Amino acid sequence: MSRYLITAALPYANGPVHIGHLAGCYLPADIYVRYLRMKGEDVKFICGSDEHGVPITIKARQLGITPQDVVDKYHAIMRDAFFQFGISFDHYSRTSAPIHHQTASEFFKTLYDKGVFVEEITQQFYDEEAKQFLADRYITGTCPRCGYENAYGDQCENCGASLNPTDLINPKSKLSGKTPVLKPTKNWFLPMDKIQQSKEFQEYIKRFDNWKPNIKGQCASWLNEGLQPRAMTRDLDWGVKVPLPDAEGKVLYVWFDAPIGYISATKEFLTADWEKYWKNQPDKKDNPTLIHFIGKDNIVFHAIIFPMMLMTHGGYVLPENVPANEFLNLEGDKISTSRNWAVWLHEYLQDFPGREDELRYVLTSIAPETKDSEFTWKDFQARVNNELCAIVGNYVNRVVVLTNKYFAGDLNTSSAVESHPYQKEMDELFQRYTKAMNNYQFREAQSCAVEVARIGNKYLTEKEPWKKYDASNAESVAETRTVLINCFSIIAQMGLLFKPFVPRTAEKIFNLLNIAADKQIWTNKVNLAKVDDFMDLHKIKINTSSVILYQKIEDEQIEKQIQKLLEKKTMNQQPSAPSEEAVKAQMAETTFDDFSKMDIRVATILEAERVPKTDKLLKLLLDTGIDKRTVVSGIAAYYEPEKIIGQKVVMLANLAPRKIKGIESKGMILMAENEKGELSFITPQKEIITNGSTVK
Ligand code: B3M
Ligand code: ZN
Repeated sequence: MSRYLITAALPYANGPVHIGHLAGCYLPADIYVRYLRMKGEDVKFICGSDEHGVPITIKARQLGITPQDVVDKYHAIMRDAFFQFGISFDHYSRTSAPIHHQTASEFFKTLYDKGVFVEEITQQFYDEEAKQFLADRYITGTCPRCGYENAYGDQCENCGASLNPTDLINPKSKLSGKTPVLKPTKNWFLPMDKIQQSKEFQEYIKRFDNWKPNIKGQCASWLNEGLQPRAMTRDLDWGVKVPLPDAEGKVLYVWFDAPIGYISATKEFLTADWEKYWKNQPDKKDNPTLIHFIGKDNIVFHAIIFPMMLMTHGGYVLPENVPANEFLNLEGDKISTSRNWAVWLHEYLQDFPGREDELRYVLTSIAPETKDSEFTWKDFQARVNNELCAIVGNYVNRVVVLTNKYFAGDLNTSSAVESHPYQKEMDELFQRYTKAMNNYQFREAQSCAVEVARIGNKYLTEKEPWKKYDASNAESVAETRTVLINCFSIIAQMGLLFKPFVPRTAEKIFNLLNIAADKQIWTNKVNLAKVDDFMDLHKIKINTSSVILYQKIEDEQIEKQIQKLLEKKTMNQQPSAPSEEAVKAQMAETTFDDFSKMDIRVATILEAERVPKTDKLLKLLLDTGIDKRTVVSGIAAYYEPEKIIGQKVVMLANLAPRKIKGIESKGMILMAENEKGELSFITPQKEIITNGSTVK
């Protein structure tokens, strides 16, 4: 038995969790952990909320509340959503916990005492209007590597480059929108350039050879470019205080303290025992295995910076692997919290209660393991209906129904059970499954489980007991019994393969067959195909008339979800209105070319009515000077339909048409919006402006 410490990235406590988080990091981590547990390994699965860092302070500013209020709120929401989706953390902590502050502080102090840091006075950006030093995330500008205009001071989200704020071309403060000035300040740097040259680091990076190509590639590009020293402290008032006398007003860099969160959470959970899961053991063979599951934007921190911290501290094992995933897109667009373009887990749970396994299944089927992938509701429906219902659920239910019909649910027998002809095929599947699991290829492994159900269906169809069963013929009865016993053996094996992926389904299967939890275990040495290792094929008895593992997803349910997304797009609803400064700072510069692609015109409202069953939408008929057309607009909260007939408005006429609540909407009315989000039409000032007049 080996000891494993598995982590999933600590999510920032500045918003709820969406399907992208689940698919990218938490689900794969959970699958792997459940797989290890099923093998009987000693594994601890650790996570928690990342409650420091500038995104939290930005959110607090936007909402006009304290950072602590922000993290208290989202910590609870995230923890609950993970729990409901069966993400089986052994411990979910948070970095505002005192034990974390203490652990991170001591870690820093150890590196400081060992002389690891380089102390340097540097010129940092300072916002003269807001009178404070600017954290990297409070500065945006053009990425020097790819030219993306909205890069942050620490990272370009477009090309993944890790940056220093002074690398940015044309930097702007997010607080005031002004160009910040440089001012001297002292900080403590991790000399990554020097550590890169060390023997220990060179030894460590040999591990990359076994890592997934996407991660290996990113790390190689970093290392080839040559690492640069990076400040591990920041001029900020939210975070773990720098434990040094001359560090007033400074906190640890969030990427210094956050990964230490894995350690402090383990400490909190295991108290005295924690070191067994983190530290080198007297006998090297007894060392724990450390694995970090993350999204691709976190690679450098886990594959390079945190290992450097552990290494320079000493005593710790280094990550064995960092299986990062790429990103999941949603209906053709990048998932975005600020644009509310996401399927939120808490909303999914409201709309599809009790159907967590279906989402787990689909997200694993499309997991962005090697490249970005895409979630669409239609595909979700197709996979649930055509795979889970039609193949898996249907197979199990057929077997149960036939067993009830011919044997009143009881297949008890003392005769030997002849095995079915597909056992060899299944053995191969198990090998494929194991290999895929060990290589973090969960899509492939899950497909092996479905394949088992396919084999079961095929076997049953070939044997067709419904045609062959003859109650008056003892041989026929015996043969049907054997077929059904074999079908259950296939179901049990499928349950085992499915266990890490769709745990609630597996539980139903094991309940059906009375297989206790301590039997649902296998090791590499046991041939999984030997099903009698975990169930007695001679004593199958079921107490249920039917088993419905999955319900079909109806067209209306999918239509509703698509509409919900489209409304988000139309209204660009935000979970909360950002501050004016934030909006200003977030706006990328637009070229004149971009602007001139827009056909903006004056039009008059000819007809207006509410869209049934919505409270925000009006259906409008507009005279645009070129045609009469329908536009659906989210203004019902601000205008009565009767009162706006004859109103002149400004519209974007060449916006691609889209269906909103089943109505084809061609174009968009442009509205002015105040701080509170209240809307007003924009109306031309002179009578000479008529329908069709353009706005430039
Ligand atoms: N909070 C980034 C993220 O949520 C960061 C991960 C920390 S892991 C130590 O994507
Ligand atoms: Zn870039």
